[in-house]
Amino acid sequence: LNAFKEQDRLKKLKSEHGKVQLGNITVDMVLGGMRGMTGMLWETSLLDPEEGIRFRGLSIPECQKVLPAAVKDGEPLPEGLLWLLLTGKVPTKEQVDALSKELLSRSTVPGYVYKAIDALPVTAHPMTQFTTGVMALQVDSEFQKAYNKGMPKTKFWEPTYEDCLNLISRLPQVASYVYRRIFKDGKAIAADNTLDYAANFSHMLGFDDPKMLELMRLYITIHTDHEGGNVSAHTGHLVGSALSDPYLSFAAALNGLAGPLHGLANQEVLLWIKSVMEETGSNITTDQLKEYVWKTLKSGKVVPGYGHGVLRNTDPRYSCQREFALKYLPEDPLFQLVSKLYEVVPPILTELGKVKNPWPNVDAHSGVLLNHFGLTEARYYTVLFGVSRSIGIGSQLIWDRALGLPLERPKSVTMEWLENHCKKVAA
Ligand code: NMX
Ligand code: MLT
Repeated sequence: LNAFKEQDRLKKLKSEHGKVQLGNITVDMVLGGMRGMTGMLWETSLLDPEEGIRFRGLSIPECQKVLPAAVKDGEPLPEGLLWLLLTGKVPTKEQVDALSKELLSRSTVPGYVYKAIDALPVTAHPMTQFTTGVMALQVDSEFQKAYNKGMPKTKFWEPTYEDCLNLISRLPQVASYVYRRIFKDGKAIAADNTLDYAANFSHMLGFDDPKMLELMRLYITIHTDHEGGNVSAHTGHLVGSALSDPYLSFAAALNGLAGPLHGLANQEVLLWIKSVMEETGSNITTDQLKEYVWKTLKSGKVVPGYGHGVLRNTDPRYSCQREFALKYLPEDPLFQLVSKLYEVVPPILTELGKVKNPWPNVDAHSGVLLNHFGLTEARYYTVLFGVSRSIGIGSQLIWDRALGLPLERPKSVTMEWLENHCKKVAA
């Protein structure tokens, strides 16, 4: 990491342009979940409302072209994306292979982590079990040890790097343990150390079909990062700003991811799609589908997988999963239903009049792909999202420490304050 160069860049920005305005804060923004309010630095990715995400300047199709793959013309290896997020540079295949090995060498999970998970009832939600595992991993935090010894601030990024790489490398073990515990009678599958990160994860879950391995590489790559303001990334960054170590920060992020308006939406989408099928049978007509969407809306629920806080167009993460489905499972009935929903839902959400983005997001598609290859347990899906997101949040946390970013502490006000302020402005 070229930390010195980036530290100089930040210093220059502050000293030369510190007082440049970035926009006006309105009452709507304060009351509306800070939408559109630029308020944090996030180096690893940037979201354009129309075009979607760019990881260090590269769109998803560009990443699919330039990042090394496991098979010819295959999906990118997530290790390559980790390298890109960390360094801003596209790695060679050799560099990616070295990183795969590095992650493997760090992947041993202490026994007490599994014991902590085992203390929970097997009926606990997979995200609860997963986050419990992450909290137990915290016992090993290098950052916490170094901080307690009085390490100087300029060196904080080093143990943060160790923690983040350890965390990323250990999560597939913890996540697959949770899956096998809940859904496969606790019969764990040992890692295969000849495999790359995503393939090994899929293997430990119990899925070895080469197409599923490719899906997992794509899945882990595209869910990593979505700039800084989304609930999980923002939470990780916020908690990390208190110098809580990466495990504490990431566990907090996971708790945000577990909300239905955020990462849990991938679970909700598949359950919803299956309930459509159950109610209407597999030969569903467009009119029946429209009726079902309206029924969902009229019962006060959202249509999961549609809409977004920033995006104003179809999510490119949806589009690349659709490409994958067209290539590998065009006949799958649930995929065909997802395609039909793409025609039916946006006009209805537009007709509703209040929805700012009627287009599908990443979660509208992921479940049907996993389901196709046998990972049918929707309640587990957000855990997969969580494993992937550690790569984005971890990369940025390392940079937070390398750049010496401060404690995050925005100002809040009361309704009375706002009313008085508005009166003064009007006078
Ligand atoms: N179905 C029904 N109503 C919706 C939807 C939807 N898919 N999307 C937005 N709305 C409603 C929203 O609830 C709000 O209603 P009200 O004023 O009565 O509270 C109104 O439209 C305006 O909301 P927006 O400004 O368009 O959206 P916002 O930025 O507040 O929220 C989401 C963004 C993503 C929370 C929202 O679109 C949603 O609830 N979508 C469904 C859940 C989902 O797919 N979440 C996953 C997002 C991606 N991820 O992985 O995190
Ligand atoms: C994400 O990937 O974090 C979601 O699309 C939500 C967001 O960006 O706000």
